[in-house]
Amino acid sequence: MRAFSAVLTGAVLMVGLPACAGDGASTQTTTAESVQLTTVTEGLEHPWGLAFLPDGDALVTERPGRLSRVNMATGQRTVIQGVPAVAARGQGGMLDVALHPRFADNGRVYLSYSEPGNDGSLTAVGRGVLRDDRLESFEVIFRATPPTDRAKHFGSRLIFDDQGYLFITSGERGARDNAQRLESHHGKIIRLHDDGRVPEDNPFLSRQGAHPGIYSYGHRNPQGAIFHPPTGQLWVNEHGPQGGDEVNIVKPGANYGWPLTTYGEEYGGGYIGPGTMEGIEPPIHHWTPSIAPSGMLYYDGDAFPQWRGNIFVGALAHAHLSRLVLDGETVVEEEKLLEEQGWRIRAVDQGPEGHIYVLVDSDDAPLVRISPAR
Ligand SMILES: [Ca+2]
Repeated sequence: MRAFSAVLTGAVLMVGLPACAGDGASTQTTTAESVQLTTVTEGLEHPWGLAFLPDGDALVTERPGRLSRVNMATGQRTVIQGVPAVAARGQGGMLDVALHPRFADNGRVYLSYSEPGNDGSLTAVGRGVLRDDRLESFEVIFRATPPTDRAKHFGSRLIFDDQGYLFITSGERGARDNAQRLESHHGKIIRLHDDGRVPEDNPFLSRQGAHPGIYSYGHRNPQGAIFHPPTGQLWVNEHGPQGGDEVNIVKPGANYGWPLTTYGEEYGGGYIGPGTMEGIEPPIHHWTPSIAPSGMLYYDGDAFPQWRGNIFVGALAHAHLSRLVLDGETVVEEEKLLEEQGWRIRAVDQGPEGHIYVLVDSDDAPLVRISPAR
C-alpha cells in the first residue's frame, strides 16, 4: 500500500491542454481547461475494457487473459478467478467487460474475448456472476462464427441499452468481404437478449441464411460504442483502413458500407471505393488520416460542466483523446486532448464522480483519472 501511495503522489501531473494544430475545418481549440492526470494503477498489460462497480471499484480486463478488480482509491488490484481461457494472439485475448443493467441485483458480468479453437479463434461473449472476487457459473452466450486464424479486427465492445438488450460490435477479422455477408457474424453489430437469445424484432429474422442476431452490417472493426442520451440511439466508431475511421449512428438493418464504401484507401495507397453510395448509411464523422479510434464516451458528468454533451474517443495510432462537440447529430468541433502524453488510448469511461478515466494500451500501462485542476 505504501508503494502505491508513492506512485500516486509521483504521478500527479498538472497539464495545461495545449492549443491543437488545426488540420482541417472541424478541428479547433475550444477549451483552455487545465486538468489533473492521476495514475490510479499501473503495470497493466494491454488493458482493454473498464467497468465501474456500484461500490466504487472498477473491473479492468487485460488482453493476455486477466480480469481484475481495482480499488480506485488505493490502486490495489485483485485478480478475479473463474474467467475463461483466451487466445491471446495478435489483437485477440481478453477484451471488453460490461455489467448487466441490473448488476446490483444479479451480479452478472459480461466478457468479450477471443476463444481458442481448432480452427483459429472466434470472438465469444459470455457471462458469469461476480461473487467474492470470483466469476461463478460462467457461460458463453454468443460466438461470432466462423472461426478464423486471422488474429485481428475482433471489434468486441459490449453495451446494453436501457431496455436491457445487449449489443456486441463484431469486427470483420481481416476478411473484408465478410462485412457484407449476412451469413457471417463478422463486420456486424449484434443485438441479443441478456442471455444470448435473439430478440423477435431483429431486422434479419426472415432473411434466408442470415444470422438472426445481426442488427447492422458493413462494419470494419468497431471498437467504441455509446448510447447517445438525447436520441437513445446507438453510436459506434470503427477503424477504417488507411484513413476513413468513422462514427456511425446504428439503425436496424442498415448497411454501413465496408468494403464497398470508405473515405480511406489501401495501406500504402490504392482505391477501395467511394466515400458514399446509394443505399449505404454514411458516417456522421470520419477521420482521414486515421486516428485509430477505440473506446467512446458520451460525457454527462458534473466535473467538467462545459464538456457535458461532448463525445470522447480514444485514439490508438494517433495517440490522444478526441473531444467531439455536437450540434444535434453533427460534429461541429474537435479538440485533441493529451497529445503530449503520447498514449495509445484503448478505453475511456466516466467515473461515478464525473471524472474521466482512460486505459492506455501498452505492455506496462496505467489507468489514468482526468479531473479538474484545483
Ligand atoms: Ca462506413
